[in-house]
Amino acid sequence: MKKALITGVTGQDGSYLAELLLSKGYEVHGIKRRASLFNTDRIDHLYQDPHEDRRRLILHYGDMTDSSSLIRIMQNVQPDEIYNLAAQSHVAVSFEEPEYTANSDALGALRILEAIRILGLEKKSRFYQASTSELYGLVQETPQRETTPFYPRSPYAVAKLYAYWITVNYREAYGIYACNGILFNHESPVRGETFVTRKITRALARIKLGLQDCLYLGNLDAKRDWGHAKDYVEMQWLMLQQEQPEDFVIATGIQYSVRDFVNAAAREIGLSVNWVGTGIDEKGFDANGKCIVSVDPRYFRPTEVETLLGDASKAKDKLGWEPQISFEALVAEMVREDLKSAERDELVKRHGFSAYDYHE
Ligand code: NDP
Ligand code: GDR
Repeated sequence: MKKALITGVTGQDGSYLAELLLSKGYEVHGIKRRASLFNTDRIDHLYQDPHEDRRRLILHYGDMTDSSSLIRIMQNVQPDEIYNLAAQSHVAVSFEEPEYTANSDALGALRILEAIRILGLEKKSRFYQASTSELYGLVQETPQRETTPFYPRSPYAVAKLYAYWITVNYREAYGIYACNGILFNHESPVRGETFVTRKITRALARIKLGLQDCLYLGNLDAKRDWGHAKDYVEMQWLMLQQEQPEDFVIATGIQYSVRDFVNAAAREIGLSVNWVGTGIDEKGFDANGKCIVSVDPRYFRPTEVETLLGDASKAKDKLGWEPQISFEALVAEMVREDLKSAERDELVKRHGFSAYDYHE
């Protein structure tokens, strides 16, 4: 039985990847962080009681900023494949916590690669690094492909640039099977609530049910190439099954703005948005003239990535990979799931208990 180790198993991609690898018969080991509250919601459906003999999902406490925990886990597990998904993954937060972001996202990747060397796993463990379209930042070419020059625009992207190159360097220097997946934005119903897509579907569902008045957003003109996380983790696995390690761009090749995403989610939910004004004064009104979307400059970033559009033809030609889930299907699924949880909150509220709310 092949053994995989996933860092970031409690995150969006970690949960989809764990599900995929379990379905392929892997023994899956995941690294989770100690938190003061349970943080395993996304993988609870895969959870197996530690007292069961033949468990195939095993969680270990560890942290990307703690080499000793990583070395100990890797020594015990002796993984055939390592998927390094753990990261402080929020671009806006990286401006607030640049040093921590560099520690976990840049040095974290180095720590795993060094652990491979220290433990003599160079020929055994294949390594996948979660690289990102944020590397292109201020884009130098459109669409972006594997050969497009990088120009990172945030502490997050700069940290990921280090992780990208250290992965390439350890491949060349030590013959480790190490690859970068340069993934464009990918979303799902379990996307973190403060990324723009989930923030939109969650807020519009709550507005529809009278739990929230308004959705506050930053740059409505930002354009992204949005895919579905389920399609993208398939590609993470495929990249480690090749004869030679290589880096691949993963994208849909279709681009929408944040405003387009609001319109698509609103349509799906049965709301219409009439846009009025421009820039920091832009607002969206519903059919009754009530303001339900408003620009709030606090969500602008010190340096923004205005536009990203990927060209995944290398993945298609070499690995036969193509995304299966359309933008419309992605939006519909996210809206459906957020409506369900808004309905639960509404029920709680109707029975006199307060449903919590926050604006992030
Ligand atoms: P999430 O933010 O959903 O998940 C991040 C995971 O990393 C969580 O499990 C989190 O744990 C864990 N983590 C964060 N810091 C540490 C740390 N110091 N030590 C151990 N674990 C840590 O991200 P996604 O699933 O969306 O993304 C997965 C990876 O892919 C990330 O590296 C991200 O930067 C990258 N990426 C994502 C893209 C996307 O569009 N989703 C696109 C391109 C790249 P906890 O649950 O405890 O917070
Ligand atoms: P991104 O995702 O920065 O591309 O990083 P995010 O959803 O946070 O932002 C996308 C775009 O939307 C604009 N935006 C807002 N963003 C947030 N979060 N909140 C808002 O209110 C808002 N209003 C407008 C942003 O300015 C931006 O232009 C994601 C993460 O998953 C990274 O880890 C990953 O590497 C990249 O995708 C690819």
